[in-house]
Amino acid sequence: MQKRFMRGVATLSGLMAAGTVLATMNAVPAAAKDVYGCTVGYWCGWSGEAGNGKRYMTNKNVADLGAWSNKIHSHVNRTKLIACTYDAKNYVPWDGYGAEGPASSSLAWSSDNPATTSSIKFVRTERECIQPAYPSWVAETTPKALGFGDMNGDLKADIIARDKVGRLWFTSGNGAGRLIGSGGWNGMNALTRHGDFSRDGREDLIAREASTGKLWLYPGTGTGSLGTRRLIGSSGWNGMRTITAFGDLTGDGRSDLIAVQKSTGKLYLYPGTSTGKLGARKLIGSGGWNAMNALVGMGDMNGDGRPDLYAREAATGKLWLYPGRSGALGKRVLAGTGGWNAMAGLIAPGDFSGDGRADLAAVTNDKYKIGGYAGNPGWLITYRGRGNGLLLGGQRTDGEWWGLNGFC
Ligand SMILES: [Ca+2]
Ligand SMILES: [Ca+2]
Ligand SMILES: [Ca+2]
Ligand SMILES: [Ca+2]
Repeated sequence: MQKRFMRGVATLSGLMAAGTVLATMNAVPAAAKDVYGCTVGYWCGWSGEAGNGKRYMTNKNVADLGAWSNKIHSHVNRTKLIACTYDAKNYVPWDGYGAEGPASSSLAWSSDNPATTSSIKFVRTERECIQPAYPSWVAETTPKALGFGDMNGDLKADIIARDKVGRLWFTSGNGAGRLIGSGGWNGMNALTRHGDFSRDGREDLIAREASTGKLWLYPGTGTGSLGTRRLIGSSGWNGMRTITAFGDLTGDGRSDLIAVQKSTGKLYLYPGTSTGKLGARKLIGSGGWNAMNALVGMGDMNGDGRPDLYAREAATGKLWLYPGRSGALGKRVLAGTGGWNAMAGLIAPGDFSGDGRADLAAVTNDKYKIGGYAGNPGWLITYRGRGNGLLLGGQRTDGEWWGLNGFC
């Protein structure tokens, strides 16, 4: 597993991005423009500290700083991108690198002592200083289609990842990724994917628009890409705590949606209809569902042909299985005894282990402990389904799922 090397003092990522400047000097008026002669839109470095000495300026990637290698003692990023500065030439990160967000002002310089930068690259998200924008997702081929999880029909479970700048990436299970949404997806405060709502046999994505409370259907095209969106909920969906595309709970062959109403803690089923819209909702949980801080449509976990639900209990960090019945949920069974609040995201992409049983993936948050210590976000943990509704123990699979903004 690759390790992140951060380059010390002044280039701690996030620090600059958060606007916490290291030095807002002294006698220079705050309104002064380009006080160190660094033009807006450029990254500037100086041979001395605090913007003194000779100046170097670029807004393009530079694989070899040449005479400026190991000579830049202070710098400021006045681009709108993240500046990755590497100790080695050619953007090789392993000797050390820094990731520097846009400076809050031209006074927000950082110092490098000793001066170690030898190459510089500009990227949209910090991940891209050292790796692709999308995570590496690898799935085995499942022996039979599970009816969801596979957007491009190659019998490999897929995952969609959203990055910090609101792009959407399709990861098809072979380690590669492809851009399927060029921006704006951070305006969505729910993303859920399971089953086929548009009735063409291809899996679709459903998203809730934060600013309007509208629910949008993005039909899958069968390749992993998304077609033109269609409104399936005109308003009011911000009143829902969770929205979960579920598969066919009603048994009519059409995918359904479930959602928890914030104000009442009630769980509602919204049946898919022949027109691709949602039908009249039906109460399937009379209350208490606000106690759950994650709901995941798992597909059929227990082999009875009906999709099942996992729900995470906020107070206990337990994971519960609610087996699907005919248009309802059955008595719950404990599927995880605790610790599940250390997961930033629970993902149910179908069978990725290749045994024909649906599985669970999770990405950790900073509560996740390794060796007894918390502070390990961005790990992909994979849990194989046992076929009886429960899971095998988690495998810590990949530590490079950091710096993203959601999965489905
Ligand atoms: Ca696939
Ligand atoms: Ca249905
Ligand atoms: Ca089931
Ligand atoms: Ca499996």
